[in-house]
Amino acid sequence: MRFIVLVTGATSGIGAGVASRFINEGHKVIVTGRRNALLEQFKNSFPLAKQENLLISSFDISDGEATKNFVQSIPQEFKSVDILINNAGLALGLDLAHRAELHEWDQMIDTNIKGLINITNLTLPGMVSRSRGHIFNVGSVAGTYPYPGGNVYGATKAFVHGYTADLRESLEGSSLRITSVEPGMVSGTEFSNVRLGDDIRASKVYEGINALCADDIAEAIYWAATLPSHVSINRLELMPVQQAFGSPVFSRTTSS
Ligand code: NDP
Ligand code: 8X3
Repeated sequence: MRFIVLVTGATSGIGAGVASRFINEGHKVIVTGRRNALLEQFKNSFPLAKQENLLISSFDISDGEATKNFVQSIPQEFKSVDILINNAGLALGLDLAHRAELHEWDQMIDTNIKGLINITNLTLPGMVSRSRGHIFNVGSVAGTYPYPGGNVYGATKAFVHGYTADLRESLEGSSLRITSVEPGMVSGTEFSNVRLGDDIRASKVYEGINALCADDIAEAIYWAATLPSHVSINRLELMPVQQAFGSPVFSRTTSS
């Protein structure tokens, strides 16, 4: 079966890995992100025959109007999206809450939550009317296991988890599938560079850790997407073997 796949945030990292996997398997893929030059570069990295199955579109997913214009402008041969991979997202900062910047919290909410629900809202009616569709929402283990400095980033990913579950329940009776993808540390992406704004600090995040890579996430998503149509993978939580949940921390008072 050939799918039309829409991957948000495919200018780098997990999105590019997942998009590549579907393109290489012969599916039609739409890739998006803000940086058009990287989308062009991505497209040009494939042989000409595969490029015909690839549509690129650059826009800011936190801009509701731009997202609506994008969905309305999808050409006919790509319009019937079968698989939506809501991957675009970011973390900003690792400061403790009282030192964090409110505008960074806003940007994470606008992208990870509002951008994700906006494009879902625009794509879902078509899927329901065609009785065919699978939505993957890329959350994070940070949505389940909080860590210091995770604050609003973790909370946006907790939203993604809850939204995915509610969506699945609301679509009960339809043939659509909804999957929450919740990775731990994934290296080789721009995630930590964006979060820390410092490439050297970002590279240290993964020092000594055999972290997940974009292809690991692509493999998991491709597997869930190609299972027999009666099988729903509701939630995929993945971590590197070297990562764990973190045990409760106590701040003890000392008796003097
Ligand atoms: P990257 O920074 O490499 O990729 C993020 C992608 O999102 C880029 O393509 C970026 O494109 C896009 N994006 C960000 N903001 C916007 C926006 N406003 N409009 C459109 N596109 C946007 O990081 P990852 O590949 O690691 O992250 C992908 C997803 O995976 C994110 O949702 C992240 O939270 C999640 N995740 C990452 C983990 C990790 O350890 N790396 C672990 C768990 C989850 P552009 O900048 O061109 O707009
Ligand atoms: C990021 C996952 O484990 O690096 O979403 O915080 S982790």
